[in-house]
Amino acid sequence: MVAFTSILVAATAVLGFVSAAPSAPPPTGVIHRIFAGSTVDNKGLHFEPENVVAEIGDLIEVHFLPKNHTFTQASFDKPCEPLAGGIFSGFNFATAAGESKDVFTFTIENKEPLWYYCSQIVGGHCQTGMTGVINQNFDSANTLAAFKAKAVGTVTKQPSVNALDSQGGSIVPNQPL
Ligand SMILES: *[C@@H]1O[C@H](CO)[C@@H](O)[C@H](O)[C@H]1NC(C)=O
Ligand SMILES: [Cu+2]
Repeated sequence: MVAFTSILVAATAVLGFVSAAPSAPPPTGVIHRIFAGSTVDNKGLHFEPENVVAEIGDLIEVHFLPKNHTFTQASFDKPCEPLAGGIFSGFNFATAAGESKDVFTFTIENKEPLWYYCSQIVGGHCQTGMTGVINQNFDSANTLAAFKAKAVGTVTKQPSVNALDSQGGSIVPNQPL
């Protein structure tokens, strides 16, 4: 009975905390996994799936395959440049084989297109095809194909934060399914 009561108290405390943070949408429980460095296309310079449709409150979970990739938010107009204040995983997931021991997660907060790329300059990952989008507007001319075409010939810019400092998401242990 004592244990049950303390669980109730703990649950109430958690709920109170959540309702005090109105900017965070309630989680839907849906997880979208994106694999950075997937070899299904382009010899590993590829996100898979690279075109995701997600609802507000869905969780994006980025898994990192070999090499040294990032998930970096951009704008449609500047495919290989970090969006100021945007989401950045940091270079925290380099792995020689298999998946990195950690994943990078963030919650979808609106239905605006979220364009992203890999910031690895060595090998020109962004120019070569390591780009993607969440919630593309399918009625717009701003398609993923157009974003990729625009990336070719641009120069990759690193986020102004330290290469290891992530922002806009969480680094959490990669839990086996
Ligand atoms: C990954 O690349 C970044 C950026 O070039 C670099 O700072 C970092 O040291 C690299 N990490 C590893 C483990 O190679
Ligand atoms: Cu990369």
